[in-house]
Amino acid sequence: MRTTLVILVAIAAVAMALTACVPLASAQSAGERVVWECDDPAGDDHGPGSYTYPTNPSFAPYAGHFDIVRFRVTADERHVHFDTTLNRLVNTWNAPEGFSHQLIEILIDTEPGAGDVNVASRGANVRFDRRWAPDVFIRVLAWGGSSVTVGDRSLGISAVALPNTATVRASVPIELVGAPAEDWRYYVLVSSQDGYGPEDHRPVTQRGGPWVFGGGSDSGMCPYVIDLLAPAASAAANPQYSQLKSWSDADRRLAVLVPANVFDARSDWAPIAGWIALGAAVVAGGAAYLARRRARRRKES
Ligand SMILES: [Ca+2]
Repeated sequence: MRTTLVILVAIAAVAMALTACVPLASAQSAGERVVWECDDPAGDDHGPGSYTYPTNPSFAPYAGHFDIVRFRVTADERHVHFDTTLNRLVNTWNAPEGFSHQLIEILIDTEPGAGDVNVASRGANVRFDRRWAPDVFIRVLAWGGSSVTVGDRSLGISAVALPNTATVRASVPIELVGAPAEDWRYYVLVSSQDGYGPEDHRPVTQRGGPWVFGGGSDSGMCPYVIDLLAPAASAAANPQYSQLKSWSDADRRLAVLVPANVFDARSDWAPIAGWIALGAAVVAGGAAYLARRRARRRKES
């Protein structure tokens, strides 16, 4: 009985700890309301798991530049801020924005039943699950190229590296995208910025080279996405790899992605499951105590 009790309490503790992504509508961050934040595994800037960095020394140490470790959405009265934290942020080519390697694309499904699943089918080379078609498309890149597109409206936006951090912040007027709601669903894609590549994306090939990634294919169908926000339940089950692997050269099919917080139900349910397990443990413990007391009484009488 004691073993059962220990197991149930352990299950409860684990279930309650499983909250990697959390909606934080009421939390505050320096006068900004934190809407949502999420960690991403470090060391997975390899697309579907197989991609290798370009070999030119500008990409040394060939790890970390495109590796998302955290994503956070905050809002103040006039702007929604999107903070993408990378494992490594160096301004190799001295762009005025303080970063020059990354092309970050943030797509949001803000309106159920509307949106465009093909908006990144050239460049990033991915499509989006039609259940969460994005309505807002934010492109974050250096040398004044950042923009937000909502329907047929497109606007230049500010995107800069926050001082002394590895975080790139893009700020979008609330007037254009609306106040962030808890049911917004986010896609965050990091590629390598290349002014000569399709829609500024550095290509991925099979063999790689000084200025292209390797480990993909030469068909132009593989995702040009090096890291994707996708919280992993464990190192063995990385949902980023399975999503980015879903392209097919033979069928001329692009990989299909789902939003990072589509599984938030897990974190909503985890604490509830924890409390249920804890409740079961208390009931089991109580039953054991009563049974023991009854047995003792029988022995005494
Ligand atoms: Ca990552």
